[in-house]
Amino acid sequence: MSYKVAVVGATGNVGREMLNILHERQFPVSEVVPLASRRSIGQEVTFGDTTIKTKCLDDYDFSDTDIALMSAGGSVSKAFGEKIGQQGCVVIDNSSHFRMDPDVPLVVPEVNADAIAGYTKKNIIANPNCSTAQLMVALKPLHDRAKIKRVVVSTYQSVSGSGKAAMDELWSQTRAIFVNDPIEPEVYPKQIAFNVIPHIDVFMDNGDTKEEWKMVVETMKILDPDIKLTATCVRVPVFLGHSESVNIEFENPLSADEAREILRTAPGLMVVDKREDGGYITPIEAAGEFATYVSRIREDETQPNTLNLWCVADNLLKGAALNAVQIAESLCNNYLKKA
Ligand code: 11C
Repeated sequence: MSYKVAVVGATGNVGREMLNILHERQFPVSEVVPLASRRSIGQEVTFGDTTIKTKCLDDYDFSDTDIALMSAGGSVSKAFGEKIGQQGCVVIDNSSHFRMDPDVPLVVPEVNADAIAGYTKKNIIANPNCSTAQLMVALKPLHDRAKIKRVVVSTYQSVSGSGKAAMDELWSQTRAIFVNDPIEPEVYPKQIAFNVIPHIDVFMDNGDTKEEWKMVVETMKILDPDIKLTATCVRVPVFLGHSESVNIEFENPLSADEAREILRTAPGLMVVDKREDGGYITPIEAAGEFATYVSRIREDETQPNTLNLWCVADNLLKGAALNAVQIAESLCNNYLKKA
């Protein structure tokens, strides 16, 4: 059994990782087709040891393609997503465009793989925002044990979440400051090098940013609509890996030791939690890894049934490309079996 897979947005940060992960996890492909916008036609991408030229999304016929992994931004998903689904190809979409559509499942396979069954309404499955995906992997096993009431999360998000131009901006600003020739910010509204910016995505009417809102509503859709979550999302001068400081209030008692034991055996998670210098994970160690890491598990002594923890993952992998490929694996194993 093998599948024809298109990668839409194949030349971007996430698209390239999708190709790497399909190869690394030996996804059963009969053919991989990298697709991009007209201006990127012919640009080469790598799939294992082979290089493949990208084709133009606008001209591509999806009728004999089984799965399209899409990561080309919300406007491309809006323009093409439903049309691709109508051609019989299942879209796994990394943008925010379809996430809150009631006819589209929003999936983190370790948490709600069963929801994939709902893909048939539009032939589309949505991948959550990177900051939500890693948090769901950490919260699910604790929610199953002690029922989460409320979560307060502050994020420390790397510039790769904003794309390649933002990574270049961090690099060139850092260099410019060293050579004493500062340059004006272009991608971010303020200097990112040697700074932190409490603003990701656009502002909403209530003062939250859209990134913060996404964490609230995506958590409710994926994990439990009764969970109250409040977030502050912050961009930090880190190239790869999102970190999160998380305060979790439970309905039932749960000690830090019990939580640590539960998380140690939970799918997709690695616990690194020694109460000593360096006994925790930082984004540099999580970069390039498939796992979501949890450290600094401890009781919040200011109120009952409440824990603090630190959660880190590679935002391009668990936060995007890996999660999408895991969805594709589950889809093929359970729903899209071919003769
Ligand atoms: C960031 N989380 O770090 C964003 C990137 O809704 O898919 C992904 C945005 C999204 O800037």
